[in-house]
Amino acid sequence: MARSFFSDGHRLMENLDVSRTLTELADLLEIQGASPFRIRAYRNAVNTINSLSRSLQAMLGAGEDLTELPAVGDSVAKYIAELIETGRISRLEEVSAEYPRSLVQLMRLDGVGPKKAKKLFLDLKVRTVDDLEVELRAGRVQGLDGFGVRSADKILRAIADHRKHAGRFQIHEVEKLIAGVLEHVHAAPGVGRVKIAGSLRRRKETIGDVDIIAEFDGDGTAVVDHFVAYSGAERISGAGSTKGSMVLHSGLQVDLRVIPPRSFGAALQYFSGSKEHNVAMRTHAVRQGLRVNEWGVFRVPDGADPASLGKEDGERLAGDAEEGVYAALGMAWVPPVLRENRGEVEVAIRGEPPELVSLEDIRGDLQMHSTWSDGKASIEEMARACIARGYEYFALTDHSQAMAMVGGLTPERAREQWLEIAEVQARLPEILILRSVEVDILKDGSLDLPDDVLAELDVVVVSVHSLMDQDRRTMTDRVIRAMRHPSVDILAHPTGRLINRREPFELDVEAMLEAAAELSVAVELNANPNRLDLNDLHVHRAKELGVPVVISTDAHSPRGLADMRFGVDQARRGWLSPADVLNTRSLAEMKMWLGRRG
Ligand code: DGT
Ligand code: CA
Ligand code: CA
Ligand code: ZN
Repeated sequence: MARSFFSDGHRLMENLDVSRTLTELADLLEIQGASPFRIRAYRNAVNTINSLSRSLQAMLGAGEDLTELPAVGDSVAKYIAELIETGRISRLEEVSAEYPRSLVQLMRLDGVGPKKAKKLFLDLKVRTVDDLEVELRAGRVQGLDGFGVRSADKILRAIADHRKHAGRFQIHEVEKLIAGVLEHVHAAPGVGRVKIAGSLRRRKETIGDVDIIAEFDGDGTAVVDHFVAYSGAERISGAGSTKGSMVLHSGLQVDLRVIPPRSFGAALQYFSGSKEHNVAMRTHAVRQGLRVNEWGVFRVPDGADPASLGKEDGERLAGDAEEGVYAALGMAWVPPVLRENRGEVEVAIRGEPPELVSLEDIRGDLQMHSTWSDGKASIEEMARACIARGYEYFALTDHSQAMAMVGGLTPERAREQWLEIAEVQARLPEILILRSVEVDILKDGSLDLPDDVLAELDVVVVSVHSLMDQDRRTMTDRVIRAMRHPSVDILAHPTGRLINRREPFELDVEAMLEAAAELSVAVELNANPNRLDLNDLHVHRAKELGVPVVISTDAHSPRGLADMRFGVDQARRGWLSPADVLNTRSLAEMKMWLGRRG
């Protein structure tokens, strides 16, 4: 790699850092009122970067021309090179001299947008979310042109949501940011086992910080020093002999604990959490005269006061391996995805861990888009990608006509599409292409395509994309009415949430699931890591009610099909076994289910 791209020593720039900075630039330019074409160009470049499998920094280091990437023009390529070389983009700093960077947070609030952010700044000098809250509470926003009482209330709610999410990263972002860190930890001299713990190991949808544990015999200072010298660190927030913490450029914090071999399994267990799971385990240990902590499992000596014992006092029963920790407490090993104190401790004491669905069980994908609506690939490309994943079937679910801006299918275009499906199917007999549409649920619960078209589809997927601010009663009635249509098979992304960006709409999920059970409609667990909708608790409830869950990627390109694993992780967090998931069924069984209403 050419030196010039590490001009300040060893600055590591992840693709995600680049795409976030470009997004910030696009957002600020939008506030400033720059040309929409230019802004669109930057956002398209961000999409390219987000789906890139290679590091931009490495590409530049190898002398590659970034303008050869789709949607990356000369100016974006220049910005990327500048950012990677110097850690900044001067254009961004120019714009932010006029409009502060913190305004970007404002315009991401539901109900604000670039024009309102600009007005708030120019008229009321609002720079930050905190400023905005002060102005709202003082009643000074309500009087501004284009605002009003209702919109002010909406923004206050959006601020509360924003606070809830602040500082949490989505799991797929964290995975990208942490790969280099793990490699770096493995390279520390003398280090043995290295494991991810915390919420990332439990596969939570969002991650506060990353917890890594590394096995090392002796004083850990050198390991910690090596850790915090990582080239992607923005700053070091702590470094001692057993623990180091650093914050990456993206703002993600990473903690490392250095653990001696005899305690590695106990530390892995402890730092994997959740805290609630650990508390329940500790209570169970105490009942048996045992003590569990990050050092091991110990027998409390007769007559000893547990409060006065040192960390490793008493007979050591386990510690080097996590399985041993659970075994010493008379428990079956608990898969990390279940460790939320939702009944898993009791189950593991009885020794009956549930069978959980895994990626290998998935035999098809029941939601994806092609160039017939807003997808990026042809039907044949999507089909071949599904074959490459070993699937037996898939459903092609382009949007319906209400989604006119993305070319949603009219009845006429749906029929044209079926001709192309038939052609592709004839060429690719190794997979079954199910004719489908992701049909919009209209305002009153009616469906966006006529009955005769719906009747000719193999699978009917329905979902809400409009009027998401209806009240709970109206929305619940709307969704259940749609599910009552005799052609409907699957309710897709049932709550409409976008993680960290849009709250679920008002829907009585319990009532919806009861209706699904009664009507024999399946519910989707959308595997896109921005959605993961339904969430873990809801899919667990679906299981209890006997509602089949479909894990679908909603892919808009062949790459999107790989998101399936995020959906599977979420399903596992909801305790789903293969039998609870519709798309683990064989082709023959799937056909039977689709024909269930005769
Ligand atoms: P996060 O980072 O907010 O996504 O969630 P976690 O679960 O990774 O939480 P974190 O990073 O604060 O701590 C990592 C693990 O360490 C946590 O899951 C359980 C363990 N832990 C932390 N504090 C305590 C505590 O006070 N008591 C117990 N029993 N365990 C704790
Ligand atoms: Ca954590
Ligand atoms: Ca932590
Ligand atoms: Zn959709």
